[in-house]
Amino acid sequence: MRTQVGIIGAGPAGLMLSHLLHQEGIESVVLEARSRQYVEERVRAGVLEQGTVDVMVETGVGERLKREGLVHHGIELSFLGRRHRIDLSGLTGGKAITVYAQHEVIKDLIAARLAAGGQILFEVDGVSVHEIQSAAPKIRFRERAGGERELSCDFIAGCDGFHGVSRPSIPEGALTVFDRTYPFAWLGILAEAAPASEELIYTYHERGFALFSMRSPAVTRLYLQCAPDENLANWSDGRIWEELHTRFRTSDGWTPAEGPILQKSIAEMRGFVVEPMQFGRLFLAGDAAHIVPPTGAKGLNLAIADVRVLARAFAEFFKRGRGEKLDSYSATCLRRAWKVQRFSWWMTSMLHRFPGDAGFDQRRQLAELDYVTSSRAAMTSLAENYVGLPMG
Ligand code: RFL
Ligand code: PHB
Repeated sequence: MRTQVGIIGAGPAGLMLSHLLHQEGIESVVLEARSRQYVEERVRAGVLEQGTVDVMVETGVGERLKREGLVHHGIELSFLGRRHRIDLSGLTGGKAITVYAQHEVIKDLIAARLAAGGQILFEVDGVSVHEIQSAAPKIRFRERAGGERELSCDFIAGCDGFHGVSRPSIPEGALTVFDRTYPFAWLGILAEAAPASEELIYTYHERGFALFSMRSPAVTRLYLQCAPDENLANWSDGRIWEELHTRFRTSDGWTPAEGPILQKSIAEMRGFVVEPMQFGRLFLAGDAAHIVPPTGAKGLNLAIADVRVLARAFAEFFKRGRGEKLDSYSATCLRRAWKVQRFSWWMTSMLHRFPGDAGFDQRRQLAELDYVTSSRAAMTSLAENYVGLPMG
């Protein structure tokens, strides 16, 4: 088999890259370890930046998003029993975020690729990359039917997430790793309940952070800060609702509406970046190169920003024979990725309880929340980062 760009991973990064390359007339093949059903049902992120929405709409995969996505013009920060609104649109010249689940983005991109005759091979095993320092790199893998296959490419895009094979294929010593672990995790639930607030609510509480979000007019998405080694078995539905009510209840009596819990999971909190995001003809994009704690709602959006830069760089190479944009790919993406890392760290530090804090941090956090909900300059900074920095 042969293609121009061999893409490992059918997450947001891999699928959007394949879609953008197709628009430029560049061929690609996507190799995915999981089944189509698995990737189309995997519950993850839910907030799309304005720039992510714009890319989807401009490239013809935004029809359902425009119909079903929930456009939000503000978010709320809640502390000491009161909610404070941040007017995202008013502070950013009209930009907004859209709540539309990551797996819906995945469904739309898979449908568009297959309708255009694109190749996505699901349930492939044993993916490995070879000769990445040559002009003809190769990907070897096994198909579900059993056959060993080799895909020859001009370039390989490692879009296989944090636990993929691409990053570990780069020789040790060629990459520098920057890592930050946070001393807590998030317990996330999906509940069949109409969202009791129209906007997302980020809550600071002495028992820990809580986040109110949603997926549709009938489904609420909620998160609770918990211990990093938390055992889900200790969290009965009753205990989850009690903790949610305690953390969210405002002095006017607001709390989220209850409903049957459809799904529970624990997400770890980590910041991670590798530099550079390229080795020879292997380019890393999305979670394969960097992850952020979810407090800024940035992971998926950062993946889309990377592949926009990468698709343009491949287009320059294949259409005009120019390699400068490929050479600067890593530096371009890292510049934005570190700003997003900084914002995610800042939101995380402001809103979570840190174990062992004797009170200094709590006072500092409350001062920060008071500042950010009362100073227009501080609010504007939050808003411009939350709706998304320019894609670059
Ligand atoms: P993905 O989505 O992880 O996709 C990588 C794909 O590669 C496949 N793969 C392989 N395929 C072939 N061979 C191999 N050896 C392979 N190894 C892996 C995987 O099956 C997968 O299909 O990475 P991508 O495209 O970079 O996209 C990044 C986003 O998915 C990610 O940043 C966000 O989902 C992060 N994230 C969240 N972000 C938010 O902004 N808000 C959230 O609420 C939020 N919740 C989450 C999250 C990530 C989670 N993870 C990673 C478990 C909740 C969870 C639980
Ligand atoms: C979500 O809806 O899953 C969500 C929203 C905002 C975040 C993280 C996750 O910061």
